[in-house]
Amino acid sequence: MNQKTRYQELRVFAEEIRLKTLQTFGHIGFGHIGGAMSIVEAVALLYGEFMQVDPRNPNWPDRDKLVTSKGHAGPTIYATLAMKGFFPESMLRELNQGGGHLPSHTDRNKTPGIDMTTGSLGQGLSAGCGIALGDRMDGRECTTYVFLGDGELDEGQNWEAFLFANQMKLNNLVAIVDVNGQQLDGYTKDVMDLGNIEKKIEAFGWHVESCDGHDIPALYEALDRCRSWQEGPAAVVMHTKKGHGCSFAEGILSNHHINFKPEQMAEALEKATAVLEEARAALRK
Ligand SMILES: Cc1ncc(C[n+]2csc(CCOP(=O)(O)OP(=O)(O)O)c2C)c(N)n1
Repeated sequence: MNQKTRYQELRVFAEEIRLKTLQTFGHIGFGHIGGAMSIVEAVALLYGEFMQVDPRNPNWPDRDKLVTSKGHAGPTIYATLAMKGFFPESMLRELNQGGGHLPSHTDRNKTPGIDMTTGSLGQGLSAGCGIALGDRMDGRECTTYVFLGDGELDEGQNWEAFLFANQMKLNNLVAIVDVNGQQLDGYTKDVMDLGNIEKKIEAFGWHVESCDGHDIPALYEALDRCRSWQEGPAAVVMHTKKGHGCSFAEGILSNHHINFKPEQMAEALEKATAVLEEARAALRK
């Protein structure tokens, strides 16, 4: 298979994840749609191409690991894990239900396939450092990936972790920074202007790749270079749109946590289905 076809397959997988994630939110009528939509392509590349995991053995010690430090994007991961066979798709109905397996923020004790409990922003990169260091000490050849939000980078603990990862030369650690330019209640540059994120992380000794986080070939290349980087930790700084691909969430400021009407979701699902069909048609050509 040539690489162009592979990219088209991954595009289809991404649009399937987007649709399944929206359907999952659809059952409850609210959720963190903005930040869940902006990581869809990256999640598709991780679970469709780069991460070695075993749905029948979620705790396989040699698996690649994922820490979703922006844990409110959990529904995207849940939809993907269900599609990969970690648990039945019917379980997606448990999103945000008390006593269920799918809390609004990811929890390693509740959901098969979730590797770290998150939700309190700023801590995931430190956890990722610990996992990567532990794997190296145990001689495991696997990679730990960490999703970070740009707003989340306001938390100082991230920068301690960036320092530590470089100090330990953790070449089995890849951070994926979702720069959608927005956070809970405003634009990131208005709340706490981070300036040039690529240069800042580079200044902490990391290898950095910058790309459009919805462009499958560009993101594929960036992730591939980061996971192969041997000299130390690496980061993909991906520029995205918050709410990407959800008709009532994309392009508005207050799209962090949304209550929506059934008819709004029906329209969003119709549009997302059309995009998926286009991706499938491009693959068949
Ligand atoms: C320590 C901590 N402070 C505040 C919050 C509340 N909170 C949840 S999401 C969020 C905004 C995060 O913005 P960003 O990291 O850019 O996420 P994204 O826009 O990608 O969803 C905030 C402030 C939290 N979960 N943890």
